[in-house]
Amino acid sequence: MKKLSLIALATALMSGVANAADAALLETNDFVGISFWLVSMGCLAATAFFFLERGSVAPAWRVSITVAGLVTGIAFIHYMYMREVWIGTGESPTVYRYIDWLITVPLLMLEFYFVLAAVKKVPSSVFWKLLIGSLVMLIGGYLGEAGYIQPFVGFVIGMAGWIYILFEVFSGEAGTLAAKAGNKSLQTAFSAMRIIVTIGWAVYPLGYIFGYLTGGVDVNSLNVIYNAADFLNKIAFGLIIWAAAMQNTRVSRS
Ligand SMILES: *C/C=C(C)/C=C/C=C(C)/C=C/C1=C(C)CCCC1(C)C
Repeated sequence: MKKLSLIALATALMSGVANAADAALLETNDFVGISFWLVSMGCLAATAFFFLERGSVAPAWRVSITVAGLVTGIAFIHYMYMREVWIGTGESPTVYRYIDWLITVPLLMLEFYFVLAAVKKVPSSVFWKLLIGSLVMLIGGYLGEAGYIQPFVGFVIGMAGWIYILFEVFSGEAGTLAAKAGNKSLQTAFSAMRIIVTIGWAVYPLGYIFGYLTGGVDVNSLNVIYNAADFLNKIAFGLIIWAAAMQNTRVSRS
């Protein structure tokens, strides 16, 4: 298992090196480009970390750590391409970004489900509701950013999807289940995940506002803010789950 994930990582790494050989190079004053690089490398390190750590946590938590590694791994590959689009053209890599979100956001929603399921029996409707909220949020955002609809209309649709997700994790089915579970690690993980989805995710609509809704299109603000948000919400989110899993593993061993 460990060997396989290392081989996968090495292959991804080599394809990245091969890509870099014929691409435009990063300029010293291209701070947006630098932020693309930082997130790429953070995602690579996080992916290696999650796959290597997977075996150290109690079996019930392993799938959550695997999903965390998939999220950063998928983001790593997309960041290689996004970086190239940015450095080569100075344009927003909108389509790669949304493909990444379309895969990683549902995986993060699965994570909510698995964290609950690690200690409790949970109906799958919890996941489906979160998935529907995510799709509305991302489709609204994409249509607005890609110019299919007015940016403001896309924003309103995206916000509606996000607010629905917040409702679900605070007072809907998922929130109620977590409150009733009576497991300390689960509650710690779940409330940290709520903070991420509330405060961490709020950075994305801010990026959209500065990017599209304050007059003209500001690709610099848009991309720096989105990149910072990804760093926080993909890498830190995974680390929180890993920390809760380690804590729960220690408690059940002692
Ligand atoms: C790893 C990627 C993640 C966690 C991406 C999350 C993206 C969002 C929370 C996006 C939210 C948006 C709104 C709430 C309204 C405006 C449009 C979006 C899509 C930027």
